[in-house]
Amino acid sequence: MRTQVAIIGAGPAGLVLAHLLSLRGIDSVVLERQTRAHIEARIRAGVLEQGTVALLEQCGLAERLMRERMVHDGLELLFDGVGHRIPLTELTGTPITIYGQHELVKDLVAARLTRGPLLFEVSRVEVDPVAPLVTFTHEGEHHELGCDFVAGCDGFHGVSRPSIPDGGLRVFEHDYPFAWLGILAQAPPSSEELIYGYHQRGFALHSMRSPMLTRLYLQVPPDEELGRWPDERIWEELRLRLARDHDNGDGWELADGPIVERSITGLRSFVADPMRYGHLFLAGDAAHIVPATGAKGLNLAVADVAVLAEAFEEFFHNGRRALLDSYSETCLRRVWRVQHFSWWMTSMLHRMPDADLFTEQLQLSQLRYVTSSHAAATSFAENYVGLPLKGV
Ligand code: FAS
Ligand code: PHB
Repeated sequence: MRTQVAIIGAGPAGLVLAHLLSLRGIDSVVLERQTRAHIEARIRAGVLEQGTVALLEQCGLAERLMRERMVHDGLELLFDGVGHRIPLTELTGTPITIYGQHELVKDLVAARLTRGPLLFEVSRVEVDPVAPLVTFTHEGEHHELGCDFVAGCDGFHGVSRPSIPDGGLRVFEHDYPFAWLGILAQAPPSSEELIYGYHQRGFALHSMRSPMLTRLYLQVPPDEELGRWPDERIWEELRLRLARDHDNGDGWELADGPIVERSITGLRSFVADPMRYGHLFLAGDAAHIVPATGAKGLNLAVADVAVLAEAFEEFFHNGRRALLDSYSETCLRRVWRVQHFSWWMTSMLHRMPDADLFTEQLQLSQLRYVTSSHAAATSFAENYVGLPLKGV
């Protein structure tokens, strides 16, 4: 088999890249380890930046998104039992979009299957970043896929990054001493907008997927087991952490309902530098991981492939390598900005297991400052809604 760009992984990064390349008349083959049903049911992110939505619209991938999305002009920071609204659109001119990652993946898969090859359930994928060559097994057959470049879009646990020999890249990482227990519940959201809660008992987040689907998260210890969290304990803990004190509560109640999905996800910051080795280009979670607090993972993956698609176009259409050679440096500038914001938001809103009273007062002071200073709220909002794709 032969193609111009071999894309490993059918997540947001791989599928958006394949589409951007096909619009530019550049061939690619997408190889995915899981089944179609699996990747279309995998519950992950839910917040899209305006830059991500604009790119998806420009390339004709946003028809259903624009119809079914929820648009939010603000969010709430809740601490000391009092909610403080951050008017994102008022401060930045830019709202955020709520649309489930798995819904987006469904749209991207449907678009891909009308435009080019997407092989599901491939196994034994091996990447040679120098040749370049990709070998894999599909439907019991061994295949060799010749290509000009490989795009490693196979997430943190993929095979692309590990195919880079020792010394070929540096990694920067920081693990957080807590995880998130996330649930999807068939219940109407209890608020119009997202609520980020700082509480003595730990962080809590109220998010949503639709007028009848609520997405909620609880901070738990890093090695926590789901079995220790029966439904009633989850709802009780959410009510405690998202409670408002009586004279500020305006009767706010957390609506509950059947829990249809639950998972525990660790929080980590990770950066691989450079995001390229030979003919292999890493994008998305294959190159960097951010803690989900800033809702940036999916958006950063799309930002990477926007830069990569342009670089491939310059090479295949004009024979110029400049954008390929600056790909890593260009993306890493945005990656580190987003890493800092995600680490900062995570540090401000989570209880540190060994938290002392001094740290607690620093967190509260930060929260009071962000919710009382116009300048601080604007800086928060600017990072949260996302810097323009070409901005950083
Ligand atoms: P992805 O991981 O989405 O896609 C990689 C694809 O490569 C997968 O389909 C995988 O099956 C495939 N693959 C892996 N190895 C392969 C191999 N050897 N051969 C072929 N294919 C292979 N972000 C938020 O903002 N909010 C959240 O709530 C949130 N929750 C998350 C929960 C989890 C468990 C994870 C892992 C991430 C979460 N994220 C969240 C971040 C998430 O949105 C990612 O940033 C986003 O999926 C990144 O997209 P990709 O880089 O395309 O990687
Ligand atoms: C989500 O809706 O899944 C979500 C929202 C905001 C975050 C993280 C996750 O910061």
